[in-house]
Amino acid sequence: MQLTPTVFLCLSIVLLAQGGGWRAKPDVVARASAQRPDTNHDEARVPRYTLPDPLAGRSGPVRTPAQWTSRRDEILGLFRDTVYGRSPGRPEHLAFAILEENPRALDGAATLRRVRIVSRQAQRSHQFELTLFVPNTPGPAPLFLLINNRPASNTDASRKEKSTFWPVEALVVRGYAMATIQAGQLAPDDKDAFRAGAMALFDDADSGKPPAYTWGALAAWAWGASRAMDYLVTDARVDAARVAIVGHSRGGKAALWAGAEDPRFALVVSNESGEGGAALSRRWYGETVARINTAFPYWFAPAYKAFNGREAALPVDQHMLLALIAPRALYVASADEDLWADPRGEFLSQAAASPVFGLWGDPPIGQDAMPPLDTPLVSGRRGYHVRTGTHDLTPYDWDRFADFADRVWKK
Ligand code: GTR
Repeated sequence: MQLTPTVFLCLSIVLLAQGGGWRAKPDVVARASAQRPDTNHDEARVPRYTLPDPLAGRSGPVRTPAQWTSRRDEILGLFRDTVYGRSPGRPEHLAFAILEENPRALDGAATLRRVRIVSRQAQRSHQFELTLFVPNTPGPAPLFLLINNRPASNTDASRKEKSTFWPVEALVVRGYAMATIQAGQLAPDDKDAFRAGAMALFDDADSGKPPAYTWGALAAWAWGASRAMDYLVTDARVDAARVAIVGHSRGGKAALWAGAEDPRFALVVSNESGEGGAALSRRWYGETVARINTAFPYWFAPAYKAFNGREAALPVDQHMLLALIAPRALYVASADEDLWADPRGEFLSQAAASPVFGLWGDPPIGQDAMPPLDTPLVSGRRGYHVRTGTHDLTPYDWDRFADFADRVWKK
């Protein structure tokens, strides 16, 4: 066999993926990956890879939910240090102001509330809005909170515009409250402006010390979801023990991170979150770490860039992000034409998180059990579907999320 650049490249990838005895020096890996084609959409060309074991804790193997507690802290710390960055928690002062209240919204089916959430920290302040429709039925309602990363018109509170992206009317009929926050009000989705939102509150660039918070835009969107939750726990018409966080694509990545950082979200829903979301990073298919860090350098912690083309060196993979949701409920959704998000990699991530959910007795999701199109798979407190069609959040997806919530919340 001739050691042409391509052969050399394949060899290095296989050896690295297998985590075998041979270790390439980082500079060799960097050169090899620079020669690798940018992305792959051919299943037959996916090299072998080995995932880190979520149950292999520093102080030994994890066998019980009690042992998982410290392992979970380790994994959360690794994600903070290498992927999403460290975020502040609740600001020094947090206040809520009702901007609008309409008890006869949706032809009387729901009450609309628009809430301004104001944060103050060291003389600085930031505000953003939460829109909330609560069904006019007795008892506190379970709720879906969407991190909206699409135009605000997709979540129009006046309902003059009814986008299929956020089908409020249909979900309210099913007994669910529907809430949304706008990602752009928390961190503008722009490489030059992303610090202008909530991040400016905690900016310590003048301190001369290393930054306390290394968060990127995804973590800022997740932080906003937690501040929205701070309001929701105060609203008697919302069942705070049954709040689901939902996001699509980049919003799905943020929803997963919100669920990892904030255990008050009882259900986490990732729709086509792809790279940096549910999809396995070590699986070379669709978007890669290098591509996402190049196109969206401000989404993640600066440290994440060290893994461009070096996924095998990451101390985590995304199945461990899914595992951080355990023992809460988790639903992952893909679309078959959305190859950039790697539907199979999103499914395999759910499968690889099985040992952790298994600590609570959930049946494993097998690697070969990817369900047929438009046929949700539910196993214990986890669900997965792959919908026919393109990259989008659709009424079909929402109906499946509600079916799953009905089941795990025994509605
Ligand atoms: C793409 C990006 C994906 C995903 C998507 C979206 O450009 O590469 O990771 O976030 O945008 O948000 O629709």
